[in-house]
Amino acid sequence: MIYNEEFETLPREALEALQFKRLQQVVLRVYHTVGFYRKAFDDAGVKPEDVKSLADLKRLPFTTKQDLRDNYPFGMFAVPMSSVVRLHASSGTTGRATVVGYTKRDIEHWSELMARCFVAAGLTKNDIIHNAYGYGLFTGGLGAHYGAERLGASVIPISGGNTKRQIMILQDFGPTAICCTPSYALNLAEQGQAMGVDMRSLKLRVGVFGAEPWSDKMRNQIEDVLDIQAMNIYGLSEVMGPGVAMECTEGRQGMHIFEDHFLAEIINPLTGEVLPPGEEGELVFTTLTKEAFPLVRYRTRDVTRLIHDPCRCGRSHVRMDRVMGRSDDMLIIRGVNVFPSQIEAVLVGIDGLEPHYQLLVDREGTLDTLEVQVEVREEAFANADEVKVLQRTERRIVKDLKDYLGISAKVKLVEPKSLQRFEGKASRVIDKRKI
Ligand code: DLL
Repeated sequence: MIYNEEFETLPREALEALQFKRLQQVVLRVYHTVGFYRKAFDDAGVKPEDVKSLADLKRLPFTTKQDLRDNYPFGMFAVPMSSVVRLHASSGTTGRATVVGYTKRDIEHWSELMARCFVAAGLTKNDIIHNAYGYGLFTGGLGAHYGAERLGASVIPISGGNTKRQIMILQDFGPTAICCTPSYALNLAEQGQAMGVDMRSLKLRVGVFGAEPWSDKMRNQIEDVLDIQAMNIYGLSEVMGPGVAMECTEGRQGMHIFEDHFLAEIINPLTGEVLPPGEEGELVFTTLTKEAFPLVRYRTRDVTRLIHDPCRCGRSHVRMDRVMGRSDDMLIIRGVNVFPSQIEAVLVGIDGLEPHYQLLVDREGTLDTLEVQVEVREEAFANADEVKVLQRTERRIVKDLKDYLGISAKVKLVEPKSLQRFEGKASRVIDKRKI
């Protein structure tokens, strides 16, 4: 099913014509309403009139997270505060938060895009949606909430935290869908099992998971422990919040970017050059309809690739692959570039391990060190040959990390449930080199 058949299946040519028309409007508007853009365009020697086709996009300067911070809190807004009906902020692990604003129309668009996401995930107005994304300044909770209401589904605005109560509600209210981070889904499943609840027998059938990177193997695990179909949703506060891109049930190969609202490019993060179709690099967005907080060529730092092949679902919108990691999160261990998600992919491929891990990066003298701590399954401890099994598993992890990723790591197997659990986004890397 498709929520907005007309716009989601627009033939390429018509879609590009619409994008171009909207791009011209955005560029003109930001130039005249946001001081930052006027200066950035002037410095780059481009005028709004220079955008004569979509290909001219690459002549425009990038916008970075630092630019948003420099204009904290409202300096990038393109409308007066009287037209802003909502504010959100992304916490960010370093520096100031980024504040984003929405007009009434922005909220309407966002709600529609989130409704599109739910429909792409196979939900209808008959579903009951347990929304465990955090409500508040984080965009996850309210974003999903408005979309679910737009669809006409019944929302349980549970927000994050209080896991025991969540498990009770999952049993009593019988939601058919759940929204949260993938790490929280596993956390819920684990605590439910510990409470003696058969998590597979709940009424849940679909999960809409995002806000952090996760692997296909982690998807299999979630699907297995909750007996649901786990769908990937992507978004970021600066560009809107959740609902910038969403996987569809056909094939589940990449997430459709709602191209009538967002223009996507992939660039080389080091040179800023636009990469040829299909190549992996940093995702850059230009918003086409946003009123309060329009962005031109915003560098997301998310590393992925675009998939241009037509999709069986009939949507004409380009897909983005899973986010490999962030160009600023990439760990460089003795010169080898590696994303935490790649380490995760290795770990979840090994029997006897729990999907809970932590990466400790440090430096001894001039050498980077990486310690991978990962929980082992309860059964491993119950085994008579416990020590042997653990040693074998440890050796296997060291070998696989070396073979697949080319990194040398120290591996520490830890007891089940001993590593930190997360209610929102997981933060699995402790980089002591920065401290
Ligand atoms: O995480 C918005 C969101 C809420 C998306 C709920 C999906 C579901 P921020 O807090 O601004 O916004 O964080 C945005 O999270 O740049 C990515 O690095 C990461 N991210 C979001 N979705 C995914 C995903 C929300 N499906 C940042 N896969 C983004 C991988 C994701 N990373």
